[in-house]
Amino acid sequence: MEFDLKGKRVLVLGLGESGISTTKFLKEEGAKVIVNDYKEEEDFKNLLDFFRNNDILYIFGGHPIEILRNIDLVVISPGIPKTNPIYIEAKKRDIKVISEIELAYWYAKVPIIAITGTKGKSTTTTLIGEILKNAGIPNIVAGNIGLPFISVVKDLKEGYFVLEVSSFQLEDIEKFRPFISLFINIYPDHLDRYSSMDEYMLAKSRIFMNQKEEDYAILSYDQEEIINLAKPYKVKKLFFGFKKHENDGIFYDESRNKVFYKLSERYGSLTIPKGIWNRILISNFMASALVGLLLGVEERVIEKTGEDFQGIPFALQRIGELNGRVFVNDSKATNPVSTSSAINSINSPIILILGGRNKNFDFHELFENIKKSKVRRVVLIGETKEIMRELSEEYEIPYVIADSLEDAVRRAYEVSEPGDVILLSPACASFDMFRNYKERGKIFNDVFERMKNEKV
Ligand code: UMA
Repeated sequence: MEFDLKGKRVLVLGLGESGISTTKFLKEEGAKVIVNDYKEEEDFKNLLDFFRNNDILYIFGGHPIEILRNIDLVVISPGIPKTNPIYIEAKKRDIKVISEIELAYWYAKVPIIAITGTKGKSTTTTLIGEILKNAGIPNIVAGNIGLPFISVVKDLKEGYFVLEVSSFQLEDIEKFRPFISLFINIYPDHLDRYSSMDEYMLAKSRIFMNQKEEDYAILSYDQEEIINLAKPYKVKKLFFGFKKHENDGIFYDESRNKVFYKLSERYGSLTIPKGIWNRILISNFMASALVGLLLGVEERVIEKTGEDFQGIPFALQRIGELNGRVFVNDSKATNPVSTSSAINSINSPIILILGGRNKNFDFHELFENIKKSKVRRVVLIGETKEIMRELSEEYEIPYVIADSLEDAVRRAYEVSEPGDVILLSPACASFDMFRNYKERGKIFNDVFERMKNEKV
């Protein structure tokens, strides 16, 4: 442990999921906790009793600089940008500012496997957790995936923590040191937070910052940027990718639908299992398999895990088949890049359900990609219907307009043929028609179930 929290005055900035878990943890460790969020007190009604009963000072409705007085440590939420004046001032006053994963790291009793990248982090994290579980290796999956690391850090005395980590969380680490880090890919994202792609990549590369020679970094061989980012660090490097290579690591051989690996003097291959049905998953599977192989998991356990893998809800998840059409739910795709990567990863003709609330994107590039892809037809829903209709005409992509998601799924089915994939990957936020992407995804699944029962 780096810091005796007993009696220390700790300021928790941001009271989302990670801030609340951090507050509870700090209290149990005997710290004097002050919590602060820019939202108003009424947004935290259900927590006020807990604060009062535990002698936690709370300040809401802004981030007044005065609250930094006599503070020994600040734990900042990932969602608070580093341009926030309170962050700048804390740094100026030389107050230690850390993220929740750093705090949790101080208390972790087992090694950490940490996964970062732009896309497929949650899937890779989940797959690694499943591989370890099936091999009988104790582990807890946590982090950016939705379960704050700090909330489970005391629950594991042997095995591994498998953590999804975001660039936001990595910005404020100091000692956080994974035994195995994975940097699975990098694409433009969060450019509202970072001034450039370089800045975003540098934040992510902090995952290697404290790794030592006896640790491992698993890196995408398909993206040179990632190889370059890891170069300055002396951690042992393993590579995975679609490109064949001679390094320690793994690569995919499409002609045999197998992956081949080499780890020092150990060689072998794995057959791509049925559950790993698209290129994104193959990439995630390669990275996850390497973790398993490194930790001595048998090949057949890794293959079996892939065989049974159900995907994660609403992220390019294959939900079932109806009269030869495969239904795929990618409701989580709320931007054009995600939708482009979804359609590029599928190797069958696609009927694509598209549209919703535009988060200020220009869709030209998406439609260019659709034109070049296996998409046979688009079915348009939501507020973007009109602009997407114009784009469909401009790029000469056959389209159908639908009134609701249910209507869209039924129309997609009507124009489909056996062998097609019916894909919901909207490239837009859901708020024009739904509470969130989860509700949108659930409705897609419900309509599929209804159609199955109706025996269409
Ligand atoms: N807030 C302020 N001041 C600000 C900005 C925000 O007080 O200037 C407050 C908000 O009012 C809110 C709190 O801070 O009450 C929000 O905290 P947060 O946005 O950091 O979110 P948490 O609920 O703590 O969830 C975080 C991660 N969120 C983000 O990184 C934005 C969750 O990842 C993660 O699952 C959780 O911790 C547990 O570790 C979500 C995410 O979207 C899924 N991550 C991004 C991504 O994957 O792209 C990085």
